[in-house]
Amino acid sequence: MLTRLLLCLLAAAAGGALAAEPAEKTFTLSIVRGAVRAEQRLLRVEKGDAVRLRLTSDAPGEIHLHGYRLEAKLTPGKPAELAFKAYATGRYPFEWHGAGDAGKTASHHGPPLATLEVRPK
Ligand SMILES: [Cu+2]
Repeated sequence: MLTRLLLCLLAAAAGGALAAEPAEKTFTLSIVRGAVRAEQRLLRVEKGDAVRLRLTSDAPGEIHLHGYRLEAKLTPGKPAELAFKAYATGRYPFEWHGAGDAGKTASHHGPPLATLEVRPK
């Protein structure tokens, strides 16, 4: 009887701890000819979330998440992942720099590939 009560209390405590864990949000960015589909262009998370990005590209190049200073090199047929904590609120642009795309590498003209929006909790 007492054991059962203890187990109940332990389960409740564990549940509380799980609820306090940061949420993990996973997104996919499938880059085709330097762009992603409309529904992949806005990534909305909350401050403190663990963000995981699955990245693919049909051409070699680099993706940058400006503001967070994250980047990943992509090769066709080789999915890559970026995982990070959304520690700062705001809107941050993802830029795609295709290999051999010198003009775009030198500057950041044009609309971003996608936008990360981190809202306060
Ligand atoms: Cu860049």
